[in-house]
Amino acid sequence: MTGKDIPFIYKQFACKGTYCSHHPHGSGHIHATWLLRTNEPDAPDYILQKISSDVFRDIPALMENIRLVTSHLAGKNCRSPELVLTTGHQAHYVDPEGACWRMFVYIPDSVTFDHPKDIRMAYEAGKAIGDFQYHLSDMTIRLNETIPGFHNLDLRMMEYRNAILEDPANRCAAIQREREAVEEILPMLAPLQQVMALNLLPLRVTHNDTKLNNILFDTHRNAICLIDLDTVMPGYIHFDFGDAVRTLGNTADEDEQDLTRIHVDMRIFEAFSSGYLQAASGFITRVEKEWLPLAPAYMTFIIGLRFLTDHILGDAYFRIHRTGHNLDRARVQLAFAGELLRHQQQIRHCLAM
Ligand code: GN1
Ligand code: MG
Repeated sequence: MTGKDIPFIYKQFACKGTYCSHHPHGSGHIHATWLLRTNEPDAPDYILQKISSDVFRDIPALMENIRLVTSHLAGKNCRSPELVLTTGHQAHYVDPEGACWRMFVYIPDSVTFDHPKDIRMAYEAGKAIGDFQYHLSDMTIRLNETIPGFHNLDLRMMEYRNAILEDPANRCAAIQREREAVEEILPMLAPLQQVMALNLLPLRVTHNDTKLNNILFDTHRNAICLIDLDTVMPGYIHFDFGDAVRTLGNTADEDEQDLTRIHVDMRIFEAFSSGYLQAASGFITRVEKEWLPLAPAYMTFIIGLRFLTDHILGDAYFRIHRTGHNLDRARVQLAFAGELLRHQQQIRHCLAM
């Protein structure tokens, strides 16, 4: 079933109001997402998603996580995406072809940004991420691991090396420079991977996909909440801190083709970090803080590796909008990871270390 079947899909959910129209929504790389308008002014509009079963192998486990996390947050009066159940009281609808769909209430006048408009927005983003971790830090139920080893550098390197060995799309010969960059950066990030592998950091509930456009803002540019809760699972705070800096701290787009535009925006980094640390002060440990400076380069590199691996494998995972799109994305991440490593001293200074 596709976009044209949406009025039918709509009827499977216990929504208020009647279907009026639908339009593609957002800029996610994984699921198909629509904003669905209703006819009645007093009925909410909705966000409908067709969940990627290629990426998420166990959709009931994923939806179970979302229910647990959103109800935990609601219990603390924190906003989070509000799930709409099906008419049969299920968290998702399985269509006759076996595809899974889910629905959220749309928050009116909410917006997302690919780049921070100013330092206040960066501060707001940091605070939203710190608050999210803080409010989930007392969750006692262990969440399902929706994508095992999601931010595990050893695993991602293994997948990357296997992709090179297979080279199914004959793309490896043309990416020598990127492959050299990988080998150059890897040893500088290994210490953080080691600390994780030795269980020296506390495992917490983390979001794991905190790029700036996964934070919802209101019209006054105050952060409302984190969205895209698919990858909320046990993790390290460094994943969230790092992934946010990967997107908001880079002056260039995630898929910029002109690599000279890539710079670390230290003013943005500073504002983001101060928002984050203010919210995280209620739980962050000394050892967690000690390893924060390397987190942005670590996450940027991991996601760069994933884009590069997907390019080698013929673009099977991330949705692309042009030929070579994943290679462009990989190049940006590798260059930005390098920039972040060159800024380590300033970053440490900023984090008061
Ligand atoms: C994907 O779905 P979206 O676009 O928010 C990906 C993240 C990557 C991101 C890169 C489940 O997130 O891990 O960091 O693209 N999500 C998944 O932009 O793989
Ligand atoms: Mg998203």
